[in-house]
Amino acid sequence: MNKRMNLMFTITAIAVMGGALFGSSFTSQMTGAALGADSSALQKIHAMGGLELVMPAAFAEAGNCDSDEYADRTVVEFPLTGVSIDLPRLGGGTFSAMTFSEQIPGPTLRVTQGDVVKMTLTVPEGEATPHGNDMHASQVTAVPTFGAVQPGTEKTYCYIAQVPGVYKYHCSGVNVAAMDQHVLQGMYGIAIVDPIDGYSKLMVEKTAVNANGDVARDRQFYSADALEFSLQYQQMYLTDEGTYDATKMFAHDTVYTAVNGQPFGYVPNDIHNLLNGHPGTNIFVAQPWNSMDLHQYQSQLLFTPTGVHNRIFVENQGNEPVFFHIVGEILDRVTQGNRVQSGATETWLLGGSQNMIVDVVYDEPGIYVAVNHDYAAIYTGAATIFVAGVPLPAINATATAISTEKYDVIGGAVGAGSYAGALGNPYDAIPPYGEQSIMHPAKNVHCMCSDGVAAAQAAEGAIELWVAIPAILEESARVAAEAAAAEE
Ligand SMILES: [Cu+2]
Repeated sequence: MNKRMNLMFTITAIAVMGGALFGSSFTSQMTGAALGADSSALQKIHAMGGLELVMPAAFAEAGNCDSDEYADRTVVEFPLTGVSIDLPRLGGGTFSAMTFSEQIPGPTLRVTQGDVVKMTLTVPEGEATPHGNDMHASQVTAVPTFGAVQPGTEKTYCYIAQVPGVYKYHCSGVNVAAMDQHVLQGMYGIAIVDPIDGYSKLMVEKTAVNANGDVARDRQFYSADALEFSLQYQQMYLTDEGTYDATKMFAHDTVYTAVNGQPFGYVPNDIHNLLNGHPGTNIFVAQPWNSMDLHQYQSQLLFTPTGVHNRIFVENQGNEPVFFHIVGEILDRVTQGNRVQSGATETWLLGGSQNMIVDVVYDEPGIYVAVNHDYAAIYTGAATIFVAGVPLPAINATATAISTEKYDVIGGAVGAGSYAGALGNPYDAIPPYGEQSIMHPAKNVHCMCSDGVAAAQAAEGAIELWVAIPAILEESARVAAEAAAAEE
């Protein structure tokens, strides 16, 4: 069998398996001939008209939100829309995205252990394909819960978030068929289930010279309250036209590695060039999303103060392992579910559909790069830059120079201990706040999403930097001109 025939066989096999798993009929007939065993038992079965495997009604209704099982618990609604849209691709042009609610990743769900999640998937009339919803945080019957939702219809199910941790949710395709396409073109997201008794305080290994002049262990402890980020990894397999390329998927031939839906989405941009005193000159090796004209698609940096507990929710949504490493840092703690897997490790491995919570504290102001430490992944998009503290003198000086009474650019950054005080952190890298979240000083509008979703971020108060930065420059020039005129 040649490679292409093999591929066709596999797709057919998956489609058949999908039909068997999620087929709308739950009744199958067994004949005596098929059983081929005890003849008297077979006679009885034959007399009954065959053996019918019928799902009890109660089973088919599992997940009913009005169930007594859910009384006295907090019910959190989580509505999603399954919809295909075009979104920009690296290098120009667009690709045929499939999304939950017009954004990649889909919205993040955050609940507390013990809450009930009422999940509704709506597929609008006119959508080209059915979609489904497979939520890894739920423990419910896969059939029929995760089955296809037809265009023009919706489906709701409920479950108790029993186990804390980070969980993938994803489209289940059309009853499993084409699931790979739907997920890898963008239909995935995460659910964060906070532990019912809260997160643990963080211990970081240090050493110090004690009163006797000896070098000794000096453990440092941080509150469980943390500044939070979320990073989701995925491979993109695209044709030149931006459609899904199954042949590349089967060959593990990655075109891009996306982090939160965008390859190289968290690297410097022309705003940083400008503030760095080198307008028009890239200050990073690759700045592929580099124009304010790109609006929500312009790359952004992640900012954190030094000495602050960072909690990063990481999910591997893709098809390849993620060797998660932060260049310049040791991961102070790795938690999966509610079990600490490692305290202080250089890199942690996530297989497909695996997650972790990484706790880290940056001590020294500077630039740190979170990568999938697989060179093919780094060079196709898995390089995410964190800036700790306010370590860039050129930017500080320029920003101070253009600060005005109206736009206190660097004052905001210095006051917050990070450039997020002036520029905000990208909206799509920040999970919804929980009880132990440290608030980000500001957010900026950023996402692999439709203009409607970007507008909703702005309506929530996120900064449209493509509007704010030109306004700051204009205001700064006006103030400078006024000062010059006053001197004359
Ligand atoms: Cu789908």
